[in-house]
Amino acid sequence: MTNRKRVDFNLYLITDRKIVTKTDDSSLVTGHLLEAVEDALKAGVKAIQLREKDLATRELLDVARRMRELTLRYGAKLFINDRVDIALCVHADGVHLGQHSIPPSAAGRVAGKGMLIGVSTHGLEEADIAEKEGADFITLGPLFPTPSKLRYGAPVGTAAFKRIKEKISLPVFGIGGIKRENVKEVMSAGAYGVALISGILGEGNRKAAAENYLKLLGEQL
Ligand code: 3NM
Repeated sequence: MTNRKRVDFNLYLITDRKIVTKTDDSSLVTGHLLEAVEDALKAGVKAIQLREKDLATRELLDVARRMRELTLRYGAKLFINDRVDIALCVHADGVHLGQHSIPPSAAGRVAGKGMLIGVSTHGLEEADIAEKEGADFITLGPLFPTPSKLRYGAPVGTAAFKRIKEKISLPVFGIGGIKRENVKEVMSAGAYGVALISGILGEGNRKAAAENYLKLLGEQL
């Protein structure tokens, strides 16, 4: 039996520095990303996943350290995508694993009992394996068409989401193309919460956008 840890958030904000800044000046990019995330934290977002897969390790560690300071200031959890080593270095709350990352059972052995483990899944088989291997929660998607759909495959849709969710006892976050207009539909399909990038980071007023999602999710409780 696993000792699954409690997931105490229902809005999971994932970073993408490329949508928050138009500059190529790498010395400015981190600052822009931190500012954008701080807007969401000010609104009350309680979980951030640092997902900057193409940064070199040293740069990623630097951003992760700063993101850790920032999230602690707002009492929010920090997850690091894929990199258990970086998560441990900065005392993150968790790690978020992809299908090509080390499996959750191995991450648990490296990171110890305190670290929350999220896993990205795209169908029943992956969801089932993540659950058996000791994930604490999963994202399941892409639910809807997203600009990055080529990378994530064909949309799962809410009907299939609901069928998969019924077979999984872990908290399942809907991901991929989540917008204000479809939050209700996703939660009605049994989602524990929603995970998103552009719905907040791609907006002009990020704080207002985040407040809006939190309000919508509060109404679903
Ligand atoms: N993972 P947006 S979809 C990071 O299906 C990610 O696993 C997905 O971006 C998956 O909220 C996705 O802008 C992108 O659609 C989410």
